[in-house]
Amino acid sequence: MTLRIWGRANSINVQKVLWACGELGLAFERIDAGGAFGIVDSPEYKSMNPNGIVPAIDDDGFVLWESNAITRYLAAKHGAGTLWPTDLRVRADADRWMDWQCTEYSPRMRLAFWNLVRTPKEKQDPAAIEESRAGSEAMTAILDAALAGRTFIAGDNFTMGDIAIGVAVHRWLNLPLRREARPALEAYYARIMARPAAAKVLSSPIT
Ligand SMILES: N[C@@H](CCC(=O)N[C@@H](CS)C(=O)NCC(=O)O)C(=O)O
Repeated sequence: MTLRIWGRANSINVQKVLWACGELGLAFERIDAGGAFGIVDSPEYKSMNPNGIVPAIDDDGFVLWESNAITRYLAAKHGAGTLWPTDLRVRADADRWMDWQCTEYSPRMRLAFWNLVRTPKEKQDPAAIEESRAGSEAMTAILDAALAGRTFIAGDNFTMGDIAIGVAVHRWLNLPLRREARPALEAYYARIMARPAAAKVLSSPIT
């Protein structure tokens, strides 16, 4: 066993790495870390990931953090032609949506998630939830339009881009809040969740 993954399984960013491993058929060892598991503030962990967050991997001595970078690395190493598109433009398309998930989509969803899922009702901030909901809805409209007429986010085939987008869509569609109907997005979600590797990682309620 040469691939080790640090991170609690309910983290959206750890889920990307686990899902990628599932798609690629990779064996790995996962060490629970972050949240109630701690570990991330230890000097040992910080020497590996100075940010003190999850995920991080050690692949036969090569340490890497940042979930999308890890997903790209595993895809490039083991998934050329599948998760890692060999066509430059298809790969750039997948790459673009991964960056968009990380910099535009998930940040807008964060406060709704934290308030509705991780904060007791009496301490929730309704204004923050609404601002986050509205911002996420606007981003979801962009994604829904992009998915209309596409099977997967970068075209006809499932790629690494669908992993980053997929975990975010999973979170959005499972938040207990009001959402616009998004037919293309909902059909896409059903397609990706039909994949055994996705179902395995995303089957539990969001926590
Ligand atoms: N940009 C980083 C963000 C990682 C991140 O925010 N991780 C969260 C969990 S999703 C974390 O470690 N939180 C602290 C903790 O769990 O203790 C990535 O994509 O890997």
